[in-house]
Amino acid sequence: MNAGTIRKLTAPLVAAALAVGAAACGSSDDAADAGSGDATEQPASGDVTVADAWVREPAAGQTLAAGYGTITNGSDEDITLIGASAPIAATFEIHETSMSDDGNMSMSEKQGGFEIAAGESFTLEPGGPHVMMSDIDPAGFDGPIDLTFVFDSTEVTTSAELRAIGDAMEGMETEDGES
Ligand SMILES: [Cu+2]
Repeated sequence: MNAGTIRKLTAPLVAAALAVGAAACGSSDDAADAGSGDATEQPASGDVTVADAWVREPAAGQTLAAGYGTITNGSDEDITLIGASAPIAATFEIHETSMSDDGNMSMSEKQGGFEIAAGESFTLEPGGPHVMMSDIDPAGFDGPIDLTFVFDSTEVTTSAELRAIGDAMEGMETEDGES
């Protein structure tokens, strides 16, 4: 029997054997929850950390903001970043950024989330993967935000610094999803 230190969340560990490298695309397997009932493996949730979290201040009149940070999976199980939340009015999605042949960047929801192998780190950064907050209330954006990164097996909440918008992502306002 495993005793107490492991915080058990409902975690049917999906295809943990896939050990995909952190930034690999295309692991869009479904969260196969059909299974033999109980999860037999549980990651040690205390070992997942997020460092240097920050949120881009939305441009004037915008209700979109992106969150970034470096996730380190110090547990011995693969994890998947599947969502985020914060005590502000917003809709949260996990986005990836891609570059088309003609050099336009666009972003879209990452189906299945981002898998982070045991022992690996994964960085959310401008021009790359990020947490997308939409329909935000600008009044809630006046200081650090307690941003919660939601994984398949755990959650990590960290204080995300608010930074003024820069010019690093000009031309990537394309919000996929409204088609
Ligand atoms: Cu986005």
